[in-house]
Amino acid sequence: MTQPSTPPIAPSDSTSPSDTKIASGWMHTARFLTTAPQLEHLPALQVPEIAFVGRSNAGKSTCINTLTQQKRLAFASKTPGRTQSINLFALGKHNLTDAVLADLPGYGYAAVPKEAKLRWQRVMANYLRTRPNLMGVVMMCDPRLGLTELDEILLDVIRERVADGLKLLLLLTKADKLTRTEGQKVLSITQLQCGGGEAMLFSALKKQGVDEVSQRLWQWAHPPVPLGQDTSAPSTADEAPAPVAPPGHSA
Ligand SMILES: Nc1nc2c(ncn2[C@@H]2O[C@H](COP(=O)(O)OP(=O)(O)O)[C@@H](O)[C@H]2O)c(=O)[nH]1
Ligand SMILES: [Mg+2]
Repeated sequence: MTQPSTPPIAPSDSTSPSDTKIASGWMHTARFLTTAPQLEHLPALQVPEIAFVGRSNAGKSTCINTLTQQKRLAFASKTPGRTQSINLFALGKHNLTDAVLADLPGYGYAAVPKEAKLRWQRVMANYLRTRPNLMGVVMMCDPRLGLTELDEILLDVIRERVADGLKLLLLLTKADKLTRTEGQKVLSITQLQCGGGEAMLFSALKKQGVDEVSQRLWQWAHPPVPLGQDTSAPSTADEAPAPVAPPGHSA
């Protein structure tokens, strides 16, 4: 008996299983690149950078570890507000870094002295306004608190850049603590508040939103190549564990 040899039909929509696999494989390549206590210590990079920001205890470290499927990439700090450096993680195949994640210090922790708080607000605002290769921002927010004043300030800081094409994703973390109805309600409110950005529910505990967020970040870092340009790096390679860097990018 001969087996029918019908080739599988390549899925083409943006939520296909193969896309999910590529995006999560890509996220899994994350490794520590460097840490910068001050803006001027950040290396100049050519690859797209995606910043993770959020109020202290919003679930940022847990989110980064979940997305990258690594237990301790971002330290889930026992002392909130202590991580006062920008940590960079490289993404992409070894020696072919095609994006970086920037983990920014959590803000808003009550016990941090006012001086230090203000300093970090300035550093963060500066970073978000001026970092040349910054192409996307993921803001994490505890949906039971909603957007806090500091979240609003940072959203205001990036408003112009978002209008100019900076990507923005607002993640409502710990969604497992909400009922379905509560989740949908806070999602639609936040969607209205995050002008120009996109809001999503996320739970590290229930793995809710993990595939969607990974795919979104992958899409941000690998925009479709305009017609007429060489596309030697296919964005939907079948079983590729990690993507090929776009032309002209290096770590
Ligand atoms: N129920 C629940 N708790 C979470 C989730 N993500 C984080 N947490 C908890 O929230 C607290 C703060 O998380 P962490 O990642 O350290 O927050 P960060 O200060 O923003 O980095 C910790 O106790 C986590 O265990 C989640 O998806 N569900
Ligand atoms: Mg943390």
